[in-house]
Amino acid sequence: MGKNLTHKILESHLVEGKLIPGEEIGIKIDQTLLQDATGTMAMLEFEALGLEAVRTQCSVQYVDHNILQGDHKNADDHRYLQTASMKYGIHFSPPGNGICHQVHLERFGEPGKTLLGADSHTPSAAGVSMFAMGAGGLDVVLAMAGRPYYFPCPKVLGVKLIGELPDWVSAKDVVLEMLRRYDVKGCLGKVIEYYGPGVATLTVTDRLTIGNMGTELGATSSVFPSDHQTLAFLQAQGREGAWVELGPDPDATYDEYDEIDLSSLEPLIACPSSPGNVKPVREVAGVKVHQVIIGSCVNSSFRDLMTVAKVLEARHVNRDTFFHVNPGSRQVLENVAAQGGLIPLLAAGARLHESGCMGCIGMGQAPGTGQVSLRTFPRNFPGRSGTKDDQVYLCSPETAVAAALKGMITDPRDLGAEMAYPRVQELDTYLIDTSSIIFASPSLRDTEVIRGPNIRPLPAMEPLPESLEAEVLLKVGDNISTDTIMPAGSDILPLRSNIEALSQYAYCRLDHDFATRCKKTEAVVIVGGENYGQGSSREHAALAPRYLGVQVKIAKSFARIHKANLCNFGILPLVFKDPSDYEGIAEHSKIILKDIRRRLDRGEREIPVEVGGRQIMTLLDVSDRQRNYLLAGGALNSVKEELG
Ligand code: MIC
Ligand code: SF4
Repeated sequence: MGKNLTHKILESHLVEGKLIPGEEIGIKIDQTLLQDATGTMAMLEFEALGLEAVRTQCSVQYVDHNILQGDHKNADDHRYLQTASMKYGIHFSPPGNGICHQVHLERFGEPGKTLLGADSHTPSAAGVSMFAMGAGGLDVVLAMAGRPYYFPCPKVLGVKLIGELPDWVSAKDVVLEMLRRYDVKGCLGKVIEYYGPGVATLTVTDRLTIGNMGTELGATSSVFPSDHQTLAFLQAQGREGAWVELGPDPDATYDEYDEIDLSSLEPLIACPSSPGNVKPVREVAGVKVHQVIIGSCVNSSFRDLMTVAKVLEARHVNRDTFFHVNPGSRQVLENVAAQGGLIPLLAAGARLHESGCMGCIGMGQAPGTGQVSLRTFPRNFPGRSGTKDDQVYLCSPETAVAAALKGMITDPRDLGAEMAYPRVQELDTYLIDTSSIIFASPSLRDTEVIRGPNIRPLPAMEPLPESLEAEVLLKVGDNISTDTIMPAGSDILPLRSNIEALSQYAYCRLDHDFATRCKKTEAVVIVGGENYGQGSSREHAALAPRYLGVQVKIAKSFARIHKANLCNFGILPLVFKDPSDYEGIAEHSKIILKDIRRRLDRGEREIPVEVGGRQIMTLLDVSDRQRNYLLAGGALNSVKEELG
């Protein structure tokens, strides 16, 4: 029986376990990626391990999220990350150089290698055929220390691509079609492997777009073959030496199958406020649009910006629509400028921003009250833009620029009456600018690490007690994202390396008094629905609640990264055995977990929970390693014990 590419890469990196879906496996990690919003905490954790340098083939620290410098805090963090990277053998990409996923593809990604990143969109590296996953900072730190990464072996969903994309339809529409079919939890526990003749028609940055938003489908990762497109991209980046040809065997089999005929796709759009709320653009055409943003870690590439620039040549955007451009990297901006794309963008009225996450993580660019914003971003969870009750839509650059021109949601194919579709070709050779990257070198190892007052030590965590009596302080519904648990934005993000201050904002969008209420309660329980903790990889969504006294979460199901983060920070992730028990548990219910420590020690999976005198059954589906983390009060306690 032929092998699919996912299994080929996993097998060549497997260090523990068997490739049986659902069972825990450990794989060797070749490369790691940190960004600043997760990276300050991760770097503190790495330092706590006491190693001299990273033990990977390549580790990179990017600064792209927290780049507004409203006071000393973010600038302190940047300097800390720079000096710590230099000391510990990590490449450093400074603020302004670009968004981690775009830059990683340009400068570091290598086909067939594994990449673990403290950012949920790390599977963007599918663009260059890496097996890339997002994880909590601590898991990435352990990989930086040379340890395997452990996760449940995924099923492989093989998606056969046939045909070719029509004019005005692009890679974003392919992944929006996947979201239309599967919604935000349809690919939980799966890797999506794209194969078939349609793959060859997609460029590396098209594949980045599709891999990136696999995260929005709940997928563990996405995988593409490495072929002539990969070679052309690496050649254009001056890195052809990294190329190897990779693909599934001709008779490869998959756990599940699907097929997309690229030629039959039409422009799609994710409506407020979920990436899974997808409709054909023509169904929502005519809605007035106040803001359009091209950018983020998807759709900020050379092709994306040049397509928009060419559509805008000799045209101006609608005067009621504010139009922003956030280039994916400095390299993208330099190449767009060199190819004559910058003048049409500026002359059309673009507000050109620094290369970085910007409005995607609420770092500026918040829309006005009741205003509609169309963005080429990957996610539009409620309030993420920074504006309460926001109306954010996600779409392709083609759909975005059509809206900017017309001032309302417009099917970009309608532009065909006025102009030919500008099919932008990738360049044979890109302008390459590595001048601002500080490459790791043994000569930098004696760099002094500079810590500003914003950098606070990690809070200590107590081991799991014998029994637990706790109170339910919050009950939430399905698909709660980590943006709701631990919001970001320009006022909160700078506190990411100060857990005491950050924790005051936990769940604040649902309950302003949550942190205060926690202070009056010994141990806290949160109850959730399906896919609890979807979205970002931020471990702060476990760490900050834990700091406030949250010890247990009971949900119908958990998103992969958040569940791992809960174990890493000593919060029990219990799942209702009978989902209807969700109804019988209310805010302020008192719960008792009798002999919880002994049960974990004995490896019990069924955990009885007393709720107001009644007993319900929950399941603790974690590995032995995660049980030890939970017993020790978190992974760091456990690993430190191990390292002596
Ligand atoms: C996001 O898109 O939500 C983020 C911000 O990039 C996060 C990481 C973070 O919270 O720092 C992610 O995707 O993991
Ligand atoms: Fe940055 Fe947005 Fe991408 Fe997250 S999704 S890495 S915030 S651009």
